[in-house]
Amino acid sequence: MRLYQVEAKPFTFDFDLKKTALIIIDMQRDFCEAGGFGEALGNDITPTKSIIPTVRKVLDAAREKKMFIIHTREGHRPDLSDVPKAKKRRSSAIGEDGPMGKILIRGEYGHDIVDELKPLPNEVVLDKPGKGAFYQTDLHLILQNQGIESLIFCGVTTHVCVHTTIREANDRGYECLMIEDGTAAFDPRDQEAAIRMINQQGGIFGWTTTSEKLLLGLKK
Ligand code: TIU
Repeated sequence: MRLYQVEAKPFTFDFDLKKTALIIIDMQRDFCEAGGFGEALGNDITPTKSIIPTVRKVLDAAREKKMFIIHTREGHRPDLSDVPKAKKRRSSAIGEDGPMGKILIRGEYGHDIVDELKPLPNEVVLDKPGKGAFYQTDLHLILQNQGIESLIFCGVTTHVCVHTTIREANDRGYECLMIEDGTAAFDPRDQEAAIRMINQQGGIFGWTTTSEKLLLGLKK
């Protein structure tokens, strides 16, 4: 049964709330605050930080509707044994000391989710070593056990971890809705392209919409 409808591109996204999860990708201090991994890669973190209030609004609405909620974190073991050499070569800051602890390392202050979006005890926190949230994690198992068929995405960065996860989810048969203003890339050109790449060709990877339209659709 498709109970809810959200105006979206390329056409209306309809979903059964009980079969839908909100996935918030990597809203970690490492990507949203100064001195973290995002900055270490040479980026200005203003765009990722600026979506926090919008993601919070979506999170609050999902909590009110008792939607299944998952928060992901990109990160590695302190001994770096799960960092591919090829990743470390092009992201050499991983494991280095920073003002928020070792960069992109589990258990460090910078690796955790920003205070405003702190997960509640009943929400899933999923640690992942890669960009995609399905790679080397139990995400698919968790979603299957819950009977989830539709996924709503917020988080960072749109063109990297959000995109990789949506592509993985699409191939596994999930219907994905990405929130345009609930996601951010460091460069607005990447944001624009990432949105278009989801909803083009009749929704080749899924749908996109705004937080306002999602909240309107959830009001019903
Ligand atoms: N570099 C960049 O844009 N993003 C990442 O490495 N990870 C996520 O997107 N979370």
